[in-house]
Amino acid sequence: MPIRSWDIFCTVIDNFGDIGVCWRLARQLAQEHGHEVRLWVDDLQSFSRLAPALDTAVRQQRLSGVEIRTWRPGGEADDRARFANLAVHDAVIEAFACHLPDAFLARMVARERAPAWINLEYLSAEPWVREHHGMPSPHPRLPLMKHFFFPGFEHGTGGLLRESMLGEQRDTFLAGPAAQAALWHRLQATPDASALKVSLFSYRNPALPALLEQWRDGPEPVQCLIPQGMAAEQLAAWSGEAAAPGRTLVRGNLQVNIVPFVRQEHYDEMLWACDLNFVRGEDSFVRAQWAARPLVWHIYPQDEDAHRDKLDAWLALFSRSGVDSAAAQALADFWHAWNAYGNAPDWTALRSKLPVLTQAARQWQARLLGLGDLAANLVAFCENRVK
Ligand code: TRH
Repeated sequence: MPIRSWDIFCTVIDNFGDIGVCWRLARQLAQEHGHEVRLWVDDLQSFSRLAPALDTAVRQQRLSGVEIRTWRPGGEADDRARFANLAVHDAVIEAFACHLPDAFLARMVARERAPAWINLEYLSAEPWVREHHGMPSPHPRLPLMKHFFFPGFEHGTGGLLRESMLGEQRDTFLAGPAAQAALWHRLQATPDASALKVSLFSYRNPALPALLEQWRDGPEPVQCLIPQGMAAEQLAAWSGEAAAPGRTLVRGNLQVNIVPFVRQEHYDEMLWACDLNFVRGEDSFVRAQWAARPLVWHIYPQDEDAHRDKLDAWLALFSRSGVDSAAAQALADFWHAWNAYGNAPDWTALRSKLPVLTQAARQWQARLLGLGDLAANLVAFCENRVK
């Protein structure tokens, strides 16, 4: 069945990852595939941090080729009016099991041809993902079939979101002093040509003070960009100085710049401009891999330590990708420390492997390119597999 239009439902649980992924996917389907996309979001305030041009006061608007509408999970009475007479699009995405409203399900049933219905799942490198990717799940009462679509790092999964021009954009940025100067201006910081550049986006992290101290006392200048938010607040507590965007803090060989939260497209540029990127959650984790630079992942914590399996699954895949085993081990040790599974992070050990890890990050990125991009994989899946 040809797919030309999409309804994407997203709830913002906390942080920015869910809307970050949905917004990226929605734009790509609209801009690269020329499809009609309607993105339903329950929290425009969080969304506007990634897309500042958004008008948080209106229930319906268009931005970057995407129609954006608000919804309220669990808002039954509201929903009947919201979805009455709505023509459902060719495919419906329920992002991260956010539960479609009954009134919308009724509109799906009323459609002449049932839409393709996808539950877009969270990202994991665990091996079971391949077995579960694409699995059908019939609705218990209604004549509707949902399919699970899993992003992933291996063939047999849905792959990773990646805009088709991303590589060219990165190369142009890296070759263009004017674009780089514009980024630094936006970040309200001045690059230090002699320093190792690090971006640091993380949750509150007990290992942060120890790392800052190692950078402060280390032999090499380090320039660390910390976006406003949790890590910046922790920095303020550590340093005793306010950590507002635009502020610079110098301690020994460490210079920290608190940088403003930039729109999603510009976040990539920050990753490209740095030698090492600390990322978190899901979307920034993927973007750091496309940046083809070494990365340190602060994984989103889950109940019963479920995130540890995810962390180790990625490290296992990476260590089997041809990277030097001592470098892979130094990275794994550092990631474990950064995620509170071990001793304090050992910066010296990781620093000594950065050149090798930089080379490995390029190879890893090239390997991921072979998976095709998630948006194109999703279109093909809906067209070929969903009857
Ligand atoms: O914000 P997150 O911690 O999101 C998390 C995870 O996705 C997690 O899996 C999910 O369950 C939880 O939310 C509810 O991290 P993530 O996924 O990296 O999302 C951050 C987004 O913010 C990403 O799209 C990049 C974007 N960003 C900007 O647009 N500008 C910035 O300046 C920065 C620092 C980030």
